[in-house]
Amino acid sequence: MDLEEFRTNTIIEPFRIRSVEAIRFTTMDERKELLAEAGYNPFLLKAKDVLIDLLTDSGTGAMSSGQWAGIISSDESYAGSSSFYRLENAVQEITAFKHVIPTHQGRAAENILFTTIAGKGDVVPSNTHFDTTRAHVEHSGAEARDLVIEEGKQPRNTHPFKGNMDLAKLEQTIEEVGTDRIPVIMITVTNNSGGGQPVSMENIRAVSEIAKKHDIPFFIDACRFAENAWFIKTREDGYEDKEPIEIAREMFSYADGCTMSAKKDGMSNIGGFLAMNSDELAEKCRNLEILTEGFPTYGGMAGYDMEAVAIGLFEALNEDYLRYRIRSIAYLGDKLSRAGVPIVKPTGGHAVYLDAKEILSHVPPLEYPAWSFNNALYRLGGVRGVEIGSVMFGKQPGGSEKPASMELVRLAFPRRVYTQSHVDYLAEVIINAYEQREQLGGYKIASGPDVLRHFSARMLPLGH
Ligand code: P61
Repeated sequence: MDLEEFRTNTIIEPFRIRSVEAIRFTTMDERKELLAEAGYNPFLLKAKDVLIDLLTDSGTGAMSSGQWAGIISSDESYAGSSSFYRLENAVQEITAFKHVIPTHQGRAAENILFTTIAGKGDVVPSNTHFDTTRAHVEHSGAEARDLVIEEGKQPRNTHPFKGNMDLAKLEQTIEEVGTDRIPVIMITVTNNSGGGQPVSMENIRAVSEIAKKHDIPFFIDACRFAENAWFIKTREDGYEDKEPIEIAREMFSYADGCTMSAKKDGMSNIGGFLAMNSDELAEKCRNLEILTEGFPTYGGMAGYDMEAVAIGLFEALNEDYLRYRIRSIAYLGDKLSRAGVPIVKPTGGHAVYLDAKEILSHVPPLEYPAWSFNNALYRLGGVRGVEIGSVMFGKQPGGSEKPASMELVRLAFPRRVYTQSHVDYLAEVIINAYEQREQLGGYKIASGPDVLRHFSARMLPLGH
């Protein structure tokens, strides 16, 4: 086998490691105690007590030597920093949006956008809003409505683009609510709440056409735009010979703007932006940005953060990187599937999602099966994931409880951090927990806030 053949048939980490960070081993007894001290909430664990941390892929990646080099040569000027212009150029090269408004992370872009355009009585449709987006839409007084296709809610359905928006439901929503009360249509790529599933170019184009027809702005929540581009390249006819950057450009060409957390496909530890074409909206957003984030040429980031993002956006679009990234997630998914562990299929772009409704079918949704299984992974193997289920999404704006459509444990992979042997270990822990599933019970919420409660709620295993 020559090197070219090897490169296309074998997927290895496309980097070597020049700086390492130790991880700490603990015993099961220690972890039981640590979990109880943390109110059975993995968000409240100390990171030093976690062996493999898959809580999130947000801001947890390893930066490249190229990014660190950019960081050293940043410009920390308050106004007109060269680092801002490098970021602006990078974003414009990929998205072609006229205005780039830097923010410290994704939710700050959401805050500025929804405070500016949404209000009481409005409805914001999306395939599925992620929790911070939903919270900001609701904070503005508007309703966040999820219109993902039915296949997107069926963990075992292998539709290649389960993040697609249901176009008929979108049209119905516009008819029912009226264009005046829809300030923006959003689409989240990839669909984080629904298994990290991609949205097809065809669907993005169709949503854009509907938005244009009704004169409603269309924005992309672009956190994982590069991973989405890779899925389009590998799954959608006509894109196999295109480069990820060309695909990304086409995706953005259908939209009027985007919100972005650069902590994901910006390959950075912090950062984000809001981008758009409308001069009028950009002016309003910049005025609010000055109030909440900072001057429009830094917006809550240091110059060095902007450098890291400007470089990271292109690294995220590198083909070798994307091939490895998506394959490493599928590698874990394949191992689990072979062992019979129910997961969301096909595996997503940034995470493997375990189907806890199925794994713990004896635990009712409002006893939080995904929370329970996630805690079991920590107890057994020091692995930390996150519940995407009824703790995260069950509380309704009026205060009532409604089970989420899926009960998932998301194991999100930090970018360029863990190696294949870490993944092999993970598979062992998960399979071990799966084998003990009948002994796992539910949880109740002992105390917690009304909004984004999963971050700080204290929980109790039932029976305590
Ligand atoms: C995540 F446990 N995601 O997936 P910010 N849109 C989308 C996101 O995925 C997203 C944001 C906007 C996180 C971080 C996170 O309950 C949680 O830069 C599709 O985090 O502000 C963030 O971007 C917001 C983890 C967020 C959580 C909320 O892990």
